[in-house]
Amino acid sequence: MDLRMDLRDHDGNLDAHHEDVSPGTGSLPPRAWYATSDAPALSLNGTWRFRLSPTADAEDDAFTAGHHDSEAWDEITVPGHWVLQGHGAPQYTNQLYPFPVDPPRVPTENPTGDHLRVFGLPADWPGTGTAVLRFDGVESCARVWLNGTELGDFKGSRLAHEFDVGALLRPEGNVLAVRVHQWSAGSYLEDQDQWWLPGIFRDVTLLHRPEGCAGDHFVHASYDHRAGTGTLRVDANVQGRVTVAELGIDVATGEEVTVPVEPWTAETPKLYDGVLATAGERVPLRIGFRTVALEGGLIKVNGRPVLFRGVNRHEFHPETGRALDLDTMRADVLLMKRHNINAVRTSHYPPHPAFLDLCDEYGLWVVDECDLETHGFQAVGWRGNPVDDDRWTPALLDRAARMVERDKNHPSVIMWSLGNECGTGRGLTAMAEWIRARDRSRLLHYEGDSSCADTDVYSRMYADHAEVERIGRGEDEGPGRRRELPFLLCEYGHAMGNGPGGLSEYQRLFETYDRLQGGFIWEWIDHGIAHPTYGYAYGGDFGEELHDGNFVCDGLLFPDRTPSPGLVEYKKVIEPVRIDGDGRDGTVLLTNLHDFADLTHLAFTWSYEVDGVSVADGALPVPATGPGERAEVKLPPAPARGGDAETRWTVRAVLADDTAWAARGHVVAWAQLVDEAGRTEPVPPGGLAPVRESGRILLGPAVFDARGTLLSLGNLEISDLRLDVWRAPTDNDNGMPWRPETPPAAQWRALGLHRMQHRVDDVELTENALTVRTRVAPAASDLGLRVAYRWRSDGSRLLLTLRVEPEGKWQVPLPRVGIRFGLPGASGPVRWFGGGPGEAYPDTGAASLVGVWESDVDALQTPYVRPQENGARPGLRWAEIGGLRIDSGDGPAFTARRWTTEQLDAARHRTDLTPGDTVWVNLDIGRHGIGSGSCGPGVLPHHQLHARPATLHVAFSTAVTRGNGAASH
Ligand code: IPT
Repeated sequence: MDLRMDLRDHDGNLDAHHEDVSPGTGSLPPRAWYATSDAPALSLNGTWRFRLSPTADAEDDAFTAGHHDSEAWDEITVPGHWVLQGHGAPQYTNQLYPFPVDPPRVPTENPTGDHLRVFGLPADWPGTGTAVLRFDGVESCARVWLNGTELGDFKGSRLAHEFDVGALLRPEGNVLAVRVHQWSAGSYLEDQDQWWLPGIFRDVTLLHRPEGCAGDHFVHASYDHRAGTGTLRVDANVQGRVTVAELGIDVATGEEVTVPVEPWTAETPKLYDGVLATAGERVPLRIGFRTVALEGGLIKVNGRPVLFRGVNRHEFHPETGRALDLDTMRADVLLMKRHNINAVRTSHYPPHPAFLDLCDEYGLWVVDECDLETHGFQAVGWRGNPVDDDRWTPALLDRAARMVERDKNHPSVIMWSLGNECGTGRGLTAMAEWIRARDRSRLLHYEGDSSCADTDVYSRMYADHAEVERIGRGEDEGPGRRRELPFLLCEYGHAMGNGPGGLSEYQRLFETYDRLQGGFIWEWIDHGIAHPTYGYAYGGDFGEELHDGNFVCDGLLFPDRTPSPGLVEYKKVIEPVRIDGDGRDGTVLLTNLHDFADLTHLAFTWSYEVDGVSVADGALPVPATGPGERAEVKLPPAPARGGDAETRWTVRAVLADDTAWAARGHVVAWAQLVDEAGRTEPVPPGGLAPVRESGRILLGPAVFDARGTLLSLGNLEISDLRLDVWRAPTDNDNGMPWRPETPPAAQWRALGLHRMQHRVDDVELTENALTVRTRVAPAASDLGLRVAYRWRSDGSRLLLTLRVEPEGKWQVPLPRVGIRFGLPGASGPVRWFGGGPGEAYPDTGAASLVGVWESDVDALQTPYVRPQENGARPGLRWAEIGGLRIDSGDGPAFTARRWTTEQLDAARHRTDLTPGDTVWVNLDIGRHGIGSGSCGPGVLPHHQLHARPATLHVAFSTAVTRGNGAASH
């Protein structure tokens, strides 16, 4: 029996367009995209009728003609994904195909969405000319009918497809029918690390095409940095005139003109408004003059090398998936600009074209990446990889052409990327050749081919610092051609959960070696899907059989676009002005790290702080310092000196005027320069004697039990104060499941650091101290920590000196070393003098500002989508919480939360964390760094915490004084 019989149509042909390697049939050649012209357009976004079938062929296609009772169907919003509108469910896999790898075949179970829209033409729709129907994005394969006539079918989910429909249109009652298959041959080319989200997820538009309309057009606008002139030529496939009023340009299409201009750069995104006027249409042009070149082994724009401070951006919204409205796109661009980001890689497909308009307008360098990834073939030894199989080459070329033609008029796009993680193959070379022949004005990127045969940059992902440094020095091995090329980290700093750590060290390398032209953080936003039970859902939460868990939540933004601490850190690390100097002698050294702009757009300010509180501030005049130049300026005489106070300057670079992306005063860069280190209060000599009384030990205001466990201080109850070495592992601690190395968290658990036993060895009362000696160790191991708690009191304060002495040969770093204790009923306000306002860890602390801060316990939590260690404030001098005052001269890290570390560790989603009555406080004298081990290098050696002798001094008191001034920042 022929099992494929049912797939054959009446001519006996295999009737399965979706399983055909071809890009499709019937659509128009791709062309430049523009938002509007003066030709009428009709948006077909809105409510459509919808019917979901479990297979590609289960339902009749009578609906395509319109004589159909679609009234009984459901409704769906277009643009949108049906799996986010109550039909079926999303699925998340990273590299693996969620179906058997048997290209180009896909499963019989192939959710298929029939979409129907009946529309009339507006009364003023012209009677002449023709019309095209444009789909900006449909996942993964669509077949289209208008008024019962099949227009064709297409694949290439994140690319535009147009059909000529003029002859079929009626004034009213047009029936537009679109059948969308979740799985198609195209799915093999779209194995990006993201949710599988079928549907018509970008705009559907009917565009009137007047007679004599502008067809495709190509704006060539280069800049000669020596002459200061721009050269413009607009090629079009119809005759027309090109005018740019501001430049006095009025030329024919195809005609070249050179005039003095201001160039376009991401720092100075000067756009000139122009018009392409043909007999039938006026198309607005937004022209940016710039020249991209590979010169002397460097990527140069307008003659100068650029340093990419970039991010990888997937399109994502927690409610609508990859269907993004303009406000969301703008929010992304504004957030990027406000965080000093200057570049976007559109991982791993061309974004909605309106996003590129925003990049042109606000200024971002764009690496525009093709909608292509075949990563899942790696799991089968790359056998059958479509990029190395000529049958697929037309589909690859179609994708390359649809990207280049659609996006070629954007000055922000300076590099084309062939795709992501496809291995190597002839198809990629064919794409590269086609792109080079079509557009010589941009460079080519592809990371997956280590020979760099087809590319202009040597691009890597997740290379560690040492290797990046070798590459910077030109000491890397590799094919000759590659060694001539500039270097990019197209992905680094995996922003999954708490982290990424180690960004400062990368940035120092980028700034040291010319060949290292920066990188792109992976990635911009967590793809957590809003979920009634979980808060945000990740892989597995929809019952997927195969999934990659919370690997999909690895962004600098939380799903709701709140910046995570990682973004705040990145902003500081990549700030375009380095502020250095010597606070003691009042010298400030400024380095302008912009590639093009001088410092005149910034105003500099100083503030002088005494014990974290600003007592004076003023303006700091700075000369106009060109890109790459340095300046030295003097601070005024220190406003207050002497005494025990810690004094420091905070110097800030802020926007001097409003810009399109932030208001005047927005902080771009800052630094703190210490004037006087201050003196921490010494432990008083002598002190009270501890006494035993009715089974307890009393020491000044403190009560201990007979074993020396602290019970209370004055009328504050304190519970379980003891050494703590455990933290709820971060995603970076958990490492990469696919790698052979045992990640730190697994080593910690294997050793039992999450279940340490505390044995009390000795409780000693002397005339001025209570000393409790313990041994803290995991079961089944002979490793241990000898811990001595030495308690003293001067009558009002309780002083703890904690000494930790490791025993045995510790091979594993410790998550933390410090104390933890419970404060019943302490939720509410917290004030502290130390690092803030956000969390900071040893290798994520660049953005931590020393000052007096106010918050409350709940706001101290960083809501990672998968709960994990978070919220520590470093360098604590003092804190006030729930009536307790904590002072320390050792600058421990301070954490307070309404659940235990064990509860945090057990939680899978935010909603698993239910606050209890006790606030758990940690004071850590040592912490292991964060690193980027969830996909990339672990913690750098100097940020690792190894077992070694450690001491912590803390003074506890109940005398809370609220007179230390307001929060300083
Ligand atoms: C790399 C991918 O390019 C990217 O899409 C994403 O999956 C990222 O990793 C991790 O989040 S591939 C990885 C195997 C290095």
